[in-house]
Amino acid sequence: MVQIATARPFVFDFDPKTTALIVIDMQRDFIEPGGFGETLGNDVSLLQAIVPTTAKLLALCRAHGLPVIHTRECHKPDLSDLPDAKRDRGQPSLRIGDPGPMGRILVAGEDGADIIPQVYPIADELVIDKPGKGAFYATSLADHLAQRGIKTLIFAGVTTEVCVQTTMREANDRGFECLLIEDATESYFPAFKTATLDMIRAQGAIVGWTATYAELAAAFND
Ligand code: C5J
Repeated sequence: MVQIATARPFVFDFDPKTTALIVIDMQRDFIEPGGFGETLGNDVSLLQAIVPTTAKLLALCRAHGLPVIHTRECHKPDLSDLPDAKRDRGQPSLRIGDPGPMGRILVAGEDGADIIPQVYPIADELVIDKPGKGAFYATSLADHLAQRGIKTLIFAGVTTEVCVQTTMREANDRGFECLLIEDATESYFPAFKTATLDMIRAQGAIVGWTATYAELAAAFND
């Protein structure tokens, strides 16, 4: 077992043999200048700040043999998996499926929907394309984790209060122990990130635990 004695809200133990890392939606459209996130009026430099730590987290988990799963929020080219209730939200200058600076916005196979090169999947790492905010909705993720005997999930990625938090709640409902790496997740809204971290670990880790990358690395003796 590996123990993070200083995790929040209290000590977090996990068995690396039954633990996987899930990196949520580190896509060009959310993180790079000129992508969908920026067209929504967001400052993408906030998200860019976690890229080096997320890359280190990937290297740490790979070095310790943890399975790594990446997700991409994207839709089929015919948009048959995009409900109006999602497409019509907000007042962006571009909507999902529209042609944007990096191809059609959040459409599978387009440049903007791909993962940024700094944290790109390697070898046989699973990449899950998901039409929803949660990575369990309408995907094979639950089956994949069950086949591999995974019981604990370490989370990173963007955005903290949307796709990361939704997936953590889905995972918690399905019986997984969840740990979010605080400095490998980010929001366009710093107050939302702070509130989400507080919500996750409130009431005795009602959704899960949080810790920094350094705390996780120290627990692995790295
Ligand atoms: C958003 C996400 N923010 N990956 N997607 O719509 O959090």
